[in-house]
Amino acid sequence: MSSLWRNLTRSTAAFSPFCAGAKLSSLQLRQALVHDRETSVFSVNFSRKYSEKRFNVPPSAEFVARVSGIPTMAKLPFQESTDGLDAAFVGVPIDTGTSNRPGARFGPRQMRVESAMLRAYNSGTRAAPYESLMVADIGDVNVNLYDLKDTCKRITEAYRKIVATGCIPLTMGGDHTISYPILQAVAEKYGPVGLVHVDAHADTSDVVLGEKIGHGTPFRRCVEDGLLDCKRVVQIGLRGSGYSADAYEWNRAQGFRVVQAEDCWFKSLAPLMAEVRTQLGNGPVYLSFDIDALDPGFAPGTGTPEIAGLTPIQGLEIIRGCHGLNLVGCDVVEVSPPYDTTGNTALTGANLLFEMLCVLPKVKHY
Ligand SMILES: [Mn+2]
Repeated sequence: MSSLWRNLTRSTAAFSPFCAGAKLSSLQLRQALVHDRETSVFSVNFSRKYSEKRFNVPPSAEFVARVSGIPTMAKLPFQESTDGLDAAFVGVPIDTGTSNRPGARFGPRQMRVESAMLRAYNSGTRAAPYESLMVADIGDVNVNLYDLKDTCKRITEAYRKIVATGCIPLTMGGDHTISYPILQAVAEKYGPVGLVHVDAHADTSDVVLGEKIGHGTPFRRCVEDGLLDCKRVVQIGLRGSGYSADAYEWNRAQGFRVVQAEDCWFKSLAPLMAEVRTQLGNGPVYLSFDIDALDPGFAPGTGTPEIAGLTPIQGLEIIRGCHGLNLVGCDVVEVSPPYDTTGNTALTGANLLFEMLCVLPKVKHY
């Protein structure tokens, strides 16, 4: 630690753009920051260092250039394990379960890049996730791009370790296949869970091209394995042409609440989410958000787009409507950067993950 910094810390309890009651003048603050930048290596965890806070905090772009550094999620510190973490961003870079356009293997990487826009507070909901939770980016599951079933085993093993201590995984997909092996680990820990599944598709096909494992089948497999509390499952945003007139018959027969996209058109989803909270109650809940739930006009970078989907505003209403639920894991899947010419799909995915972080249990709200 620099002598200038020691001198400054003697004269003040703490300072940072996030810290109320800072005693340093802004000139002194900038001098200290510039001094540190000139005399030490770049620090990803810049603002925690300067605020002496207990929790990791994304550095403010007022002091650290957005485009600098190794692109972790929200520019949070990277650590190799979940030690001490309440929640962890983790990537699962596969697209080998995809039925149409590939590219979701690049989703975690691109969401990390676009997440440089994410700040520490939620201005809309006044959530302050970094004031009560310890969060870091723990990197990616080491997937096998040549063997989807082996990848599923690797995912389950990795998530067993993540959830073992109660750490909540916030997953960057990857195609939707990954939710099945993730839920295997989650249900081992918590028992059958409720599910908020936001998607253009039901993802409950039985067999596709002779295969049981793929991005169209994860929730069928979850039901077969008893991983879901089926009376506490809601699917939102389903749409598009089907293989029969009632494409969601099987889902309703399991006890799922199916909210088709047509039932979402032209309206706020806040009232729906009030009902969902009642239905799902206090038990553990997993939130899975396929980016193709959103209209491809907003999120074109995805594997199997369907027209006339949800708006980003409705996406936020769904996630914010999960506040109060006992969320034990969340994912954003199917972001496919090669089809995302502006980066806005990945940017949207990164923001959805931030919104998920903001509704986790124990997050402080002002
Ligand atoms: Mn899906």
